[in-house]
Parts: sequence; C-alpha cells; structure tokens
Amino acid sequence: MNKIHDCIINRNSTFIPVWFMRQAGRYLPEFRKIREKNQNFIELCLNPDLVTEITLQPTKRFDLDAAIIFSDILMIPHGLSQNVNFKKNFGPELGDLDLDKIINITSEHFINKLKPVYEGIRKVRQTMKGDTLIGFAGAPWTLLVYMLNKKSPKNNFNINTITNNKVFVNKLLKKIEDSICLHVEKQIEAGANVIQIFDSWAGLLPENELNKYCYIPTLKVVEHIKKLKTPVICFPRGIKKNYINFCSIVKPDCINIDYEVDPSWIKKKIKETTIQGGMDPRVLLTEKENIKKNVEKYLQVFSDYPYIFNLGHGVLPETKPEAIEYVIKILREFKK
Ligand code: 1CP
Repeated sequence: MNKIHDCIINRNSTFIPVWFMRQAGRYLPEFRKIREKNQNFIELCLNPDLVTEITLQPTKRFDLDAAIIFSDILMIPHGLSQNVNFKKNFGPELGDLDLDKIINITSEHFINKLKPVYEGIRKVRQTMKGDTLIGFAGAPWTLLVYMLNKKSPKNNFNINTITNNKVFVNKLLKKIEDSICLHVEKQIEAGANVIQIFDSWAGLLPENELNKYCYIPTLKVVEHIKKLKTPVICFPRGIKKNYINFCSIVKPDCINIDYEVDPSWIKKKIKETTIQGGMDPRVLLTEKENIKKNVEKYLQVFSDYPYIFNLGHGVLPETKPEAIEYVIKILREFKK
C-alpha cells in the first residue's frame, strides 16, 4: 500500500509515514564513496545507474515510506544550457545568462539534455514497484534566484537586482515556469508518483512581492501537476505566517513546514492540506533524549491530523545515520 498517497489524498491520519529531505546524500558513507570517484556532480546526476544506486541507498538502510530521486534543483538551469558547476566548499557556481539563448531553447532540446534523469527514475521505479517515488523541482522563484545570482544567495543577495529588471525577469520567469512543468511531467511519465516543489529561498522575498514571485508562479506549476493526477507537496521555506496565505492561494495537496513554524499554530489554521515536516535538522546532532522529545512533540501535535514525518530542512552533512534510524524507531513505536 502507498502510505504517502493514503495520507495526502485520503487524508488518513491513523498512520504517520516518514521520509527525509536530502535522505540520499552527504551524511551517508556509501554515498561519499561514490561521490569521491565522481567529482563532477552534474555528470553524477546524469548517470542513470548511479542515480538508481544512490536513490535506493537510504531505503536499504532504513524503514522509509518513500524514496526521493537523486538529482538537483539546478538540473533545470543545466537543461536550459546555463553552465552549472559545483565547487568544493563553495557550492554551486552558474555561468553567464544569455536570455535570448535560453528563451529559444526548445522542449526537445531541454528533454534531451535531461533524458538520463528520466531514465534513472524509470530504473528506480522497476525496483520499487508500487512504492512512493518522489520527483522534484525547484520553485520558479528559487530557480530565478540561482540563475540570476549565479551562486548561492546565502551570503549576498540584493532583491533589487530582480525587481529593477522587470521586463527581463518576467521573460525569464515564464521560461522557468514552463521548464518546471515540462520537467515534472517527464518525471511523472517515467514513474515518479509524488512531486515536491522546493522554494528554499522564498524567505528572501519581502511580503509585498510574495504574490508576484512565489504564490502565482508556484500556483501555475501546482495546477499543471494536479492535471497530471499526481499529489504535490510544496515547501516555501521561511515565509513565516504567510504559510497560511500560501495554502489558501496555491492549494497544494501537502505543505512542508520549516522549523520556524509552530506546529500547533499551523494545525489550527490549516484545514484541507496534509502537513509534512517541521523538526529542526540540528536536533539530529544532539543526544538521544533530546531527539526523542522533539520527535514526540511533532507526533503528539499531529496525532489527529494527516501528517508525514520529515524535517524542517534537509538532513545536515554531519548527521550520523544512527540518528535517522533512531527517529524512525521512535515513530514506529509511538502510541497515540
Ligand atoms: O557531495 C556534494 O558536494 C553534493 C551535495 C549535493 C547533494 C547530495 C547537492 C549540491 N545536491 C544534492 C542532492 C539533492 N539536492 C537532492 C537529492 C535528493 C535527496 O533529498 O535525498 C535534493 C532534493 C536537492 C535539492 C536542492 N538542491 C535544493 C532544495 C532543498 C534545500 O536543501 O533547500 C537546493 C537549494 C539545492 C541546491 C544545491 N545543490 C547542492 C548544494 C550544496 C545546494 C545548496 C547550495 C546553497 O546553499 O545555496
């Protein structure tokens, strides 16, 4: 049985399914081994055999209810022919952006460049049978930020570079929206049966720009995914009380909350959307007693509400795999 579908679509709250954002990756020794031998990250994401192996690594170790395809949100700029490079201890570095060139990239060209991603999904699906396989994409705003800023906005980002270039930005945003729709459609066709949209930098937007850059562009993507009869989870990280507006405008099937959101508060405010995540990933770096206390807090709050256990952001690289195992143990043994 597909427990994630049951929780999102049938709103069954008797069972709490679990998976972790960034569950396949840097904190797993078996991932690091593969990564050492494959220095080019984009090429790794375009190797269907290794994508299959890495995607399945956490499902072999842990009792998880979903796998998420091993890929990256920056595969879309790569598909649009913007150079993407991952530098050690620096993060992503993107090349110059030629708007005319990007606007003229055809669907065929884009799909052709990302074909190995879809091939990887097909291969994972063959092994997973009917289980949940999550496909994903960055939200339009977050991709716009990376494509224009050309590196992580973590340390330096000036919103004016975006709002001062309206004509340019509107054209690029439209191309990004269309590319996301195409990319998720291809993932679904290949076997992804849930889609998550990561808006990791939604929190950089001032409140008066949320509608234009976050809600409306994401709504277009969500409506497209709903037409494909596939459940969609949205993660507009860092928008604080605006999670409520986000849900009433965008209407995703499921909302992932970050660790700044009070779980009891959002449960009271949201009626129709399944909730996912929330716990601070830094909790996993602390002692067992504290992990238990925090996991049980979320399980208690959501004991009578459709909820998928996950974190309020991705698993940190310094997390011990035993911490993940411990969370799942607490969850499976939890009595309401
Ligand atoms: O070994 C390495 O150096 C590569 C590290 C790495 C990994 C393992 C990157 C580079 N991406 C990934 C995989 C990845 N990225 C997944 C795999 C599936 C899984 O969850 O297990 C997913 C879902 C992502 C999504 C992603 N990439 C997001 C959204 C989620 C989030 O964390 O906010 C973002 C913002 C990215 C960009 C990116 N890719 C990689 C890094 C280090 C970053 C972040 C850079 C920054 O700080 O801005």
